[in-house]
Amino acid sequence: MRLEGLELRRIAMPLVAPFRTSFGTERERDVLLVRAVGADAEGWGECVAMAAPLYSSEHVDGAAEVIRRFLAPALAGRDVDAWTVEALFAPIKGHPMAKAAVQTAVLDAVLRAAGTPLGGFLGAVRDRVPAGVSVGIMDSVPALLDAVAGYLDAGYLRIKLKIEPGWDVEPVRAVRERFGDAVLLQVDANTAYTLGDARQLARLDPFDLLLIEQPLPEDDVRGHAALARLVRTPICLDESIVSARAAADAIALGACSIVNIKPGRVGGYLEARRVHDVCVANGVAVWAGGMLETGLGRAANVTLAALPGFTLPDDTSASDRYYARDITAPFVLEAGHVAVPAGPGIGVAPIPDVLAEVTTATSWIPLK
Ligand code: SMG
Ligand code: MG
Repeated sequence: MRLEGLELRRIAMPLVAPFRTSFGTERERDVLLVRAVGADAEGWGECVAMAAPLYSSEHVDGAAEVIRRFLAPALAGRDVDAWTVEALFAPIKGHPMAKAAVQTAVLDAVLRAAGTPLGGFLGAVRDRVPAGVSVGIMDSVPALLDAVAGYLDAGYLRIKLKIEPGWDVEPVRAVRERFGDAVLLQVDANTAYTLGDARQLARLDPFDLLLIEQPLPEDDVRGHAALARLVRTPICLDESIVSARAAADAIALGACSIVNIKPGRVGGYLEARRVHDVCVANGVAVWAGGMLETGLGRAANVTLAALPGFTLPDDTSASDRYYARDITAPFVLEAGHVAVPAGPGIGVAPIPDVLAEVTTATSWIPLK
């Protein structure tokens, strides 16, 4: 497809409640959207970089700058599909979230032009996926228990508790005592611990958690391998898995037995699929992570989660977990599952009026 240009659009999405992790508290999502405009189709990509570089090194202003200065010019005058976009971006180091947003917009446009759903393109084998929910760090255990009770009532099939030093064993024990051993439960530390905390993390062992997600720093793969020998709970990596090669290395080192896949973290859906394939080939379970996406990013994540290797519930909650009003038709829970969109491309598009209301800036990058 020959592109006429890229539209960069910033939107401000207030969260229904503050979301606290070991690295900060989100109150509003400052999202960068990319619209790829071709002669006979257009497509959307959502950049998952956050306002500040606290989850990973990228941040949303930086991603917009990288797209404007380096990624868009690489596409000018070219015939593109998702693979050529990936190849044209390869010489530019890093910035996977910026790259993923543009690649997804192009992929959506190309698939729409062909009338092909993203699920068919990726190899999805399900039409709905089991939804887990990520629960932030709270001011008190009673507040946490109220939040978890609400999510279980809504039908979520798995609870993930955000943890940090000082908020780990106590909240996990409280959730187990109140809701029982049958609840699928896991924790996510977002790199807040060191290997020296192994004994404290081993205190989570009696609670039969599905996994501990990313306890140690992103570049401490060897530390995770050492930790995996000191705790019984399976180690899952998120931040460390920046590519299919990183996944292969982590698995070979024994650093993880489960992998969280986020397309933004690995540079797009093509690489996300490769991460999936490496994990499946090694008998490592995968599940889809989330970055508080609007319906645009959520649609593509839900579709990815329908691939055969995704055998654990995903961070694919309903839209109302984060947003009172989404920019697309909302994703809803049906018996604890979220439906995979069936239409061409990512299968959803923004509702123009809603999009206009939340937009804070737009710019057009011509590519002809
Ligand atoms: O989209 O439901 C979601 C977010 C799930 O906890 C979640 N994401 O490390 O997995 C993770 C975090 C990253 C974002 S925290 C602001
Ligand atoms: Mg995580």
